[in-house]
Amino acid sequence: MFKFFSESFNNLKKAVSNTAQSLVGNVVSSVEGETEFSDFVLDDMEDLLISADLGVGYASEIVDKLRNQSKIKPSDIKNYLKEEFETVLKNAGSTELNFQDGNLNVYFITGVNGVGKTTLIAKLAYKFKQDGKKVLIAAGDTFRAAAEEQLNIWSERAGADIVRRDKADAASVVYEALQKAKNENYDVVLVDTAGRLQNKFNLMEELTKIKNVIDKNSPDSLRESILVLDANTGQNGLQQAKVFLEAVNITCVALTKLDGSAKGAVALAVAKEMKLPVKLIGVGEKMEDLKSFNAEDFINAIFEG
Ligand SMILES: Nc1nc2c(ncn2[C@@H]2O[C@H](COP(=O)(O)OP(=O)(O)OP(=O)(O)O)[C@@H](O)[C@H]2O)c(=O)[nH]1
Ligand SMILES: [Mg+2]
Repeated sequence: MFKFFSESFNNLKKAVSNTAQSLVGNVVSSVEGETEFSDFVLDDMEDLLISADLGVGYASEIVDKLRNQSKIKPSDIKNYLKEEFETVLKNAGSTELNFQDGNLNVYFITGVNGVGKTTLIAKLAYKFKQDGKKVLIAAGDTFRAAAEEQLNIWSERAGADIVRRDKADAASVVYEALQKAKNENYDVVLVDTAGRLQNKFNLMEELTKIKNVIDKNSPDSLRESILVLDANTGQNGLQQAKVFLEAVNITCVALTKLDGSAKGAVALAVAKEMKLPVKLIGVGEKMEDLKSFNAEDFINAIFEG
């Protein structure tokens, strides 16, 4: 594990307070005072879980389990949900970001436009630099005019190096970055990518091409293929995940803009439906606003109070 990320996160509770209200607070207060799980109570609960963005499939699965049993009472609802969500997160795998000391570590960052990919790269660069690592950014978003400039500013701020080529083919920028990283003994390469091309097909084709360049030129280096999802997009994010999963073998999710979002339940939906762990969370726009995702802390934060 990359130790810098293991710091405790005191503001997590604040960042997920809207999610806590929509996913736990509202559900618990609508159920807790009831004497039994009547159809009326369960329908209401299902609606609330869906509106918290847990997803229709998962919401009805939870409600159906309660419908077909007599052991669990409405007054147990909070503990029941807590255990349910803990299990789902656990089953999605380790939430620790993969990192190997003494080797090249490549992080391939993808996601639709505006979710926070470039910001995540900047934050990761900053974290790795703070830990004394040699960091190279590959400016693989050659499509959007301002993207490379944005990265340039961030990389300077973080103290990382950058490979950029105006209007070049994205895969060739990544190729060049990998050569440089190997020749000059870098610890980390962060690959930024476009969020939008002429159409979705072109985007997926370009991302697949970049992935192939990494696999071919640095076969043992791809540490994580990170899909960036904006917490505010909720269930739409899940649809996006499916497309990217097919194209580039996503290994984990970074959930950005969790600060203030009421749809943090998407972390559970991603775990349940995609079997993907959330490993990183973005809780603001500044360099230091990146945290490792810890399942236990997340659960405690949304169930406390
Ligand atoms: N509040 C908040 N804002 C964020 C977070 N992460 C990113 N942002 C903001 O989201 C906006 C888009 O971020 P970018 O990093 O440019 O997104 P992108 O995915 O690279 O976008 P494209 O390159 O256009 O595909 C910026 O205004 C960021 O400051 C976060 O964790 N919290
Ligand atoms: Mg970008």
